[in-house]
Amino acid sequence: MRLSRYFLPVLKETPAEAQIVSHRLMLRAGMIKQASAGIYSWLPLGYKVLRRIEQIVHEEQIRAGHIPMLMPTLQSADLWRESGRYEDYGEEMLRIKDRHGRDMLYGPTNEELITDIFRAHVSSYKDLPLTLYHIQWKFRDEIRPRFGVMRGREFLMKDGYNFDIDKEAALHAYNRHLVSYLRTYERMGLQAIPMRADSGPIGGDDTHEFLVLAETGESEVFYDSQITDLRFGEREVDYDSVEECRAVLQEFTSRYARTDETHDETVFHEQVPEERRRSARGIEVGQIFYFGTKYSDAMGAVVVNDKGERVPVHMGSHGIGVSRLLGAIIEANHDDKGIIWPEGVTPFHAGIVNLKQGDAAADAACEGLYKALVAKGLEPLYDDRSERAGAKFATMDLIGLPWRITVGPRGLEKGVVELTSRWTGQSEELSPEAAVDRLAQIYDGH
Ligand code: P5A
Repeated sequence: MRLSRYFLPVLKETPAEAQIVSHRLMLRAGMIKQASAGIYSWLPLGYKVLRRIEQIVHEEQIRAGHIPMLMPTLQSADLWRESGRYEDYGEEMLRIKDRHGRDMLYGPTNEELITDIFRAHVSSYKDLPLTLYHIQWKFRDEIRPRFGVMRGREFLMKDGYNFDIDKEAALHAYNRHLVSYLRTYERMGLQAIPMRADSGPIGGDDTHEFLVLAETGESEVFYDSQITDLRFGEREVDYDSVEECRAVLQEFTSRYARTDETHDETVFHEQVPEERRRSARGIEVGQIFYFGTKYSDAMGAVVVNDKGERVPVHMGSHGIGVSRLLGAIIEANHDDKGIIWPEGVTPFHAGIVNLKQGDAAADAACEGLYKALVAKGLEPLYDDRSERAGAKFATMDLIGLPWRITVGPRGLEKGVVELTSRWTGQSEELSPEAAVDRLAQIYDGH
């Protein structure tokens, strides 16, 4: 992409309405624009990152054996009356009447809709296990939408639903989701810690939230400091293996880590030596639930088991806050100049800054670099505007591309360009070919 032809409406001023750094930076970098309270338009740069996050979520869900589909945003109130949640959900649910006076709602979640699909089409244990998921917009009429995409009213969620023959099989699905989520967040450059939580309006006994530690997080959390040393890393997991998934769950959840809803000071003191006790704030980027037959009982989702008996199907649901993740990633990765994208989610792989637009040699070198990067499967953002170098650097720093190639007539006389890391600020002089090879190597595997 050439910046002169892109739509990147960066703001010079810090927007007064934004209280936290990720919200400020998303507005300043021209990623989002508020449409109304808690509802945002995704401008091209923000949309690009959103799509990259979605892509990672899809890849890891499919790797875990889960099946993608798409359900609508608008749902009929009748299904929610069946489960009993139409009244229970309260004011967070946006209720709508269609022209015939029928009660509709903008889905805050999809347990009812998926259970309705299941009961219409599945009746035998032979079709289990089954996990379906989608990535779709949700609406929750939050009383205090704030912090930009972190607590929106309209927000993008990946929500998945498992159907299993019994509790044991459903708990494997729970564990499998936990493992896939650990992989997912780490690919985005985030450490998200699973913590025992409260199930709220979704229901059920077993639930873990995934929290990214950040001062601006909305949840208060209590944990054993040892938990922050755990990394999922490069390990390969066979998602079919009950033992392997359970072992990962045990490794990541055996130490004390809870949100304030389930925190118990006495247990905390018993289990964790004083020097390892921590309390902090965290951003909830996902949550997994096992709720057994809550919805299948209420809605009659029954299958025949291998003994010929009709039994309610065991279910769980599992959510990732896709749009919230942008905020969380920025909260975890920024400095006073702007965003610093992890390589896994960056909107462009590298920026090309032409220090002297209009200089024949500099222009040609930039064009050459651009083509060479594209040929390697990378997406560069070429700042080809006739701006001062300082302004070009400031834009690149603000939008946070992890790598920048700076091209100027003086370097070109020596046959070099400069490759700069946004993380360390360190630059290296390389031939243009070597810079391209280096970037191809860095992004290999992303
Ligand atoms: C699990 C999937 C559920 O709704 N039903 C389907 C279950 N869980 S949840 O915890 O309520 O939501 C899942 C994730 O969605 C994100 N989220 C939000 N993101 C932005 N703005 C909001 N207002 C908002 N509410 C929830 C969170 O990341 C949450 O973990």
